[in-house]
Amino acid sequence: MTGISGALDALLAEGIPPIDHADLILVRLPFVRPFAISTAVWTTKDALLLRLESGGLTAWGECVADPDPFYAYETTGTARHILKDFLVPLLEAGITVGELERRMRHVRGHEMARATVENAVLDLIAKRKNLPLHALLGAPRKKIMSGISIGLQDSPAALVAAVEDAVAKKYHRVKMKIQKGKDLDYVRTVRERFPDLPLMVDANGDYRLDDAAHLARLDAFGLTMIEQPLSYSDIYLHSILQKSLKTPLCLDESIHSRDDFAAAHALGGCRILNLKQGRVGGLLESMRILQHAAEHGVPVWSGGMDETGIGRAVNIHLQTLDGFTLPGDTSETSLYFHEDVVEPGVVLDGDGFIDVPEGPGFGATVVGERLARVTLSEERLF
Ligand code: OSB
Ligand code: MG
Repeated sequence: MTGISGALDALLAEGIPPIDHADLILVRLPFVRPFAISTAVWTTKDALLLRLESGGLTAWGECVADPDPFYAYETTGTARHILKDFLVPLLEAGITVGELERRMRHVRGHEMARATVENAVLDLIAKRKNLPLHALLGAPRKKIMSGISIGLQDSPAALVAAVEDAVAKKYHRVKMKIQKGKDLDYVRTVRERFPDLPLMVDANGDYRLDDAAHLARLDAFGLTMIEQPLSYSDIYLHSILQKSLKTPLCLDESIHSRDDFAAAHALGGCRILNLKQGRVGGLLESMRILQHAAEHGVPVWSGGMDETGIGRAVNIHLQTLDGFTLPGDTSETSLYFHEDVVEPGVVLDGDGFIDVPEGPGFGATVVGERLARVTLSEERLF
């Protein structure tokens, strides 16, 4: 694993370039269709973007927080406060990335806000070196696997129709959202129609340990994993629940750092990890998590947060690193948006793979007039 740790050391030693301006831009993109999970329904993607200008270059960081605290406690509003009052003032030309990370860790929690600064800074450093982000992370250009996350549907028939579309597109695996009362019948219907499809479920914490016997009935359907059945803040009870299940448990919401992941895996409550770089504070911590996972033989995949093309590209670059052994929640742009803020959008090739965007930094280009059309507010920090 010297590959990842060597690349990480090199990244930590990079210098922060002088930054002329930092702006926070709040955008709202209508979703093609509403996205429902057990705790929320979203009809738009609201994203807080950090734009850095430096010597004629423009770099971006997308905060993955939602406008509400229904998936995580962070929101676009809390992220604005933490970014403006605590994190962005820590940027100083000439300090290293490692020193910036050390300074930002003084802020407890707020990983999504911290990841926003880190993403923008690494995009800037990559652009100054005229390198794609994956190369800055020490990974070769390669195609990554695709996966789709299908929101809660009104009926098993509607769900099967959505899965049929995904299978036709050649997505490498399908994840379906479940909640109490929308689980066994929905999974059974999909499984009967697609006996061999790599299939998993995500409950976003809708169950309690008392539901262990009910959840064990999912074992009959050959799911690759059950994601976050219990509380967003639990690690221990998942380890107890796993003892009643054959299907591996995967954690999402509960994991905010390498230490959380190490504890959850050691206890037996996290056999597979959904790694969302925004949820763990960014790409550097993601690399530490990948290293720990490789040392302990834990399969990892990249989650998503319905990002615009900015965050979506970051997730794609991250997945060029070794250790992403399973398809992630990385889907085509057209599944979410009629028009994204970047060009080109993400598309699947004929075999369901996704290519890394070519340009320097995160690789895609923010289109000014598209950004203007979806901008709700713009605030210059300096
Ligand atoms: O739990 O993984 C989740 C989207 C928003 C918030 C939480 C989750 C999700 C998804 C969709 O499952 C992932 C994506 O398509 O980007
Ligand atoms: Mg999830």
